[in-house]
Amino acid sequence: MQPPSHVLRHGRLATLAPGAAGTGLVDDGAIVVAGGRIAWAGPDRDLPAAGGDLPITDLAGRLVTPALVDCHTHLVFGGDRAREFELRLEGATYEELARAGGGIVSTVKATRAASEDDLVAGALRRLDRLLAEGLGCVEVKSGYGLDLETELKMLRAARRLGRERNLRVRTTFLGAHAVPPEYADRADAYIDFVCGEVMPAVAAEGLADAVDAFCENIGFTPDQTRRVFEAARNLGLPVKLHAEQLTDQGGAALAASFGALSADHLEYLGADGIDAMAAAGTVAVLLPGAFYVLRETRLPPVDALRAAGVPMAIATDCNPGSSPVASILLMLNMACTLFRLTPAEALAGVTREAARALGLGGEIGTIDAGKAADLAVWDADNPADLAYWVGMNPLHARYVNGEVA
Ligand code: DI6
Ligand code: FE
Repeated sequence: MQPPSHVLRHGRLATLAPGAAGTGLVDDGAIVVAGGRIAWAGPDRDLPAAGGDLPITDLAGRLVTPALVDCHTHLVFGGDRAREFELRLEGATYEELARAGGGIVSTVKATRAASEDDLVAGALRRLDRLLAEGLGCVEVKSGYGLDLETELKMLRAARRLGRERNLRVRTTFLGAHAVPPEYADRADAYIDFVCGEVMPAVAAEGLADAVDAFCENIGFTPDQTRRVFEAARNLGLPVKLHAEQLTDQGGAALAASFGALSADHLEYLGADGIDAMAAAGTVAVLLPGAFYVLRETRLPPVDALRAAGVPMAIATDCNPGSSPVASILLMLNMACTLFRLTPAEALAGVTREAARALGLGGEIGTIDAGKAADLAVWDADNPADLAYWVGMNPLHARYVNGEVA
């Protein structure tokens, strides 16, 4: 049987239609859902007769947006890093902790020790907070295993989230996240292992939708990153990159040269990187949670990205170190207060542009006929309300494939 078909009437639709002004608002709108997809959306007065026989939900003027998309998370991990938080408060920096064997590597230890069931249970606690804020799709990265067995375990756990809850899950293989202790001072040999053994096994099991790397002075060099991208290309997997977070390595331009879906972080992005991203259609994923937690002072070049027409997405970067954040609505607020996006840009950043950053731009992210009926209904009047308040969650209902989720 087809998923439910019904009509949502009298909603205030923020369609996020590409090319529309602001959020593409339709004041008194209707959406015809058929077989889990949007069959029609527009002004309620133009509702086609075809919608006439279907069950109707009256939204009583509530705001409707596409279901939100968190396009960059490290939701699956073992342990926590509360101690590191304390050390940073005492003056240690993120880089110092990483170089001293803490940071990502300390989460690797805990993740290797955890069972797949433990990883799923821990991730669900965080995921449920995001779902309660209207999420319909989440991306989840590996990268805390850094050995064959644990990278596969993380990705299997990530895929399971999509069976335990009603949402879309996209998984990303991030084997090149950090050098594991057993490869200390042998980063090139580790990259050989990632490209020659782990990535092919991940691809053979169909466990990843994309490949990511951490190109940074505490991560991998541009040359090493290039090798990861070449291996991904050979396996037919699209790429994305943690780029220009702490220093300018030219990572975004490298990613763009591989037609990357996105380059993420980007505080230290320069003009060449922006031009390359604009030319390649690579989405800039901005991560205000990590910026805030690490007390960064260098802002991503938002004005220049906007001027160049580079699409900007916003995500939580949910992870136990640099962004212990399980609120996408807070990221909307921080994208505006810290990065000076407009509320309309920030909302596009967690819907239309986030979908693009996952290669799902044709499927979700706007309220358009033909797309999946992934929607969020809010007890709010204006799209800007979602970014304006902190600690307020006005979600009324969440739909995935046309069903209340
Ligand atoms: N950048 C990040 O924001 C996460 N990974 C990365 O390369 C942080 C991961 C962590 O600190 O555990
Ligand atoms: Fe990240």
